Amino acid sequence: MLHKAGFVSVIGLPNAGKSTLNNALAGIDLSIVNPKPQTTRHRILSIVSGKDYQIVLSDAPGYIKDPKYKLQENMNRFVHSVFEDSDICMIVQDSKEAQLLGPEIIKQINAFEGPKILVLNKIDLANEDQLRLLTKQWSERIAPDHIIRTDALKKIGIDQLLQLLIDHLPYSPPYYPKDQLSDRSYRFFVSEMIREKIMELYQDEIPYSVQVIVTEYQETKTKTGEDLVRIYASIIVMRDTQKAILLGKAGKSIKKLGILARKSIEKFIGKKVYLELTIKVKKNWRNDERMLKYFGY
Ligand SMILES: Nc1nc2c(ncn2[C@@H]2O[C@H](COP(=O)(O)OP(=O)(O)OP(=O)(O)O)[C@@H](O)[C@H]2O)c(=O)[nH]1
Ligand SMILES: [Mg+2]
Repeated sequence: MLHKAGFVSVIGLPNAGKSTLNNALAGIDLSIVNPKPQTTRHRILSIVSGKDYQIVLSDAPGYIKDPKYKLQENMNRFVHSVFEDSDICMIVQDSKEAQLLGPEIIKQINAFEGPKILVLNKIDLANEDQLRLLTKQWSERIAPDHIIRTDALKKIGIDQLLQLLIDHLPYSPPYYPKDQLSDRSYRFFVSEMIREKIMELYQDEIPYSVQVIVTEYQETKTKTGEDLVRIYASIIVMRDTQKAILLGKAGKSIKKLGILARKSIEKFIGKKVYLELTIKVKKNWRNDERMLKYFGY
């Protein structure tokens, strides 16, 4: 049997459930997920391989209609770039929301020549009237080849969506080794897991003002010969006041952050972890092109 493989771009507004869908399709939590919008900041590939197919899903940030700083502009650039090399375009709509992607992205979707699959996600939170209206509005704008309804949390519609993607993949040898799950390193996932916990534990502007970088990642052994990974990470904030909030009274908050992050990292890499967090202030890093480039945006 001939092998199929291809790239799938996943686009939608912030908080539509793109990362949750990606994780459900891949069967592994590679992208961090959070109720707050603008959780995903990079383009992250998750690779789903079967005996005779390979789907390369490209999770991306949600499209920000009105970017307010350079980081957000650069996040939007990732959204535009996903069209360039994809074979299938998957548009994710939050079914409980009336807002659709704006005209600039709709234009790009229409210019895309491959199959377009519209995913109405979060069907558990919408009624039939809402679903019908969205189906009508989207059909007028982009003429999708397929419309599918999903509940990414309960994994409803995921098998059908996976089959639909496989059906539309072009014939091609695999792009990546079959056991590879992503294009990203452990270091990247570790920094994302720390950021995920920051998004969970802190409110207001804090989640949007931080950047996490792993400065050291050493695989060692404990005295008793157990595997131990020593991880040193820096949390970059924009102001001293934010540093104080991250630390909390007598360092209580950062301690909690460290414990929660370490636990999820240990679960992900399956080894014991020593985690050390340092906070650094870099004024206005979100608008500094050089810093953004350094952080991979
Ligand atoms: N009830 C319900 N919640 C969902 C569903 N899919 C995702 N969610 C929730 O919606 C929130 C946003 O999900 P994400 O996967 O982070 O959304 P995203 O589109 O990747 O968001 P950004 O990365 O910020 O653009 C999370 O709290 C998810 O748990 C669904 O089908 N039903
Ligand atoms: Mg996301």
